[in-house]
Amino acid sequence: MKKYDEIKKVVYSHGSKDPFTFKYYDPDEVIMGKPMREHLKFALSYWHTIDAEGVDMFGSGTMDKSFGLAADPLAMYRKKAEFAFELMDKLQIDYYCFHDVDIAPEGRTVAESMKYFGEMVDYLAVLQKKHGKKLLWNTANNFGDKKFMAGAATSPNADVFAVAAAKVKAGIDAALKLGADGYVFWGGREGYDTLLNTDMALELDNLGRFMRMSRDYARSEGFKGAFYLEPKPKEPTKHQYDFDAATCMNFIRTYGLEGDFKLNIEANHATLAGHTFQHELRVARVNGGFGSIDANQGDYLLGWDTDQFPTNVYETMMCMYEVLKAGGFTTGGLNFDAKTRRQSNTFEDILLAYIAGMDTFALGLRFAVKLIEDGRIDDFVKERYASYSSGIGKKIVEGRTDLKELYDYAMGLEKIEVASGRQEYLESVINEIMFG
Ligand code: XLS
Ligand code: CA
Ligand code: CA
Repeated sequence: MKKYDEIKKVVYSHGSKDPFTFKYYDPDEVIMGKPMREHLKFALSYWHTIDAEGVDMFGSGTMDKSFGLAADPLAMYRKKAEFAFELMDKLQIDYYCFHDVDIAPEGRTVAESMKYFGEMVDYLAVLQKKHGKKLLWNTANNFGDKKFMAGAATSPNADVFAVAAAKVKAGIDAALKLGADGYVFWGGREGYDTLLNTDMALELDNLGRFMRMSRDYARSEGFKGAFYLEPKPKEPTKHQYDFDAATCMNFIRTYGLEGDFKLNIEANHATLAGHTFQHELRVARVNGGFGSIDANQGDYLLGWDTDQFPTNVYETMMCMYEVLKAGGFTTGGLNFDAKTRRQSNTFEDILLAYIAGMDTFALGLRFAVKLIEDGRIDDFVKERYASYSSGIGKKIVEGRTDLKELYDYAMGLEKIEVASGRQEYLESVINEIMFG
């Protein structure tokens, strides 16, 4: 197998046995009026790809991403940034995403960390220009440090709220400087481990206040991008307030954030919430909250967030179906919030993992297009609800009837039959579309 340095650019070569080629992702191929790269808008996740070294609860890292510069943190983070952009070039990835702590070393004080962060943002701006890449979104890591142990915006300590707000302010300033399309809020510690010590009402109101302040600051500074809440039900806390898409939409409405806030849906978080990936995307879409996607998959036998590269084509097909039905991405895209397995510990594995994930989404897109063009599923659903297109059904959906009229109408009914839902047939249509 070739070595990492020997691979200059991964290109489309359907049918090839070269592992370092795309078999299904042809970036410039036009499908439904748009090149694949614009349908899919792939992004590299800085934290998993550039920083994570395979540490788990039981063992130390299995990869070294210090580039021999561990003794000089600023030099090391500059090298990491250069590596990130070279990797994006090799993989033909146009976007990237990061947390503040991913791109710069932590200082001894908040102020020192901010200084390093600012320096690295300036360097990323240079690299973005040089390599022609864009920032899909950035975010603040308001969960890792011990001061966030009881939450950030929902901490019982107001000083922690203030530090979290300062980090978001710096993040929004960075988003503006780097021309980010979005800004993410993932509430890793915004929840609780026990209600015995928790004032839920105050915590939720504070979370709402935090989001409103962030939005107001960003808009006043001219940020035009989208804000995303990223639902996740648990891990690290026992319960996270942004439990799932429906809970997040309720939060957005309760605190008057509609229009500015959308959702960043992650496949593995859907699974943890007891939903399918498609369910979460559908909830987002039908509630006007479709925004961006963290592309990965979990392991159905494990109850935690494994952040694996996606290889399940059934899932990516239905994901891309929802994306196409939502009219495609605007500010959002597909961020690979995914890491290679701890045993896949070479730089070649990083390339192979991205290739697998990108090809799986490319196949998903191709099949989703076929599904829509085939029309059988959409027609079936349309037909299933045909009773709402005329007669009493039409009156119901148009709000032109009431319980009294429905009572009289129901009294005149004799035989009521609900047509078969045909689930097995529809599932076989999916297989037919995929496998011919
Ligand atoms: C963790 C989350 C996190 C967010 C960004 O489970 O997926 O990585 O995407 O903070
Ligand atoms: Ca995520
Ligand atoms: Ca995750």
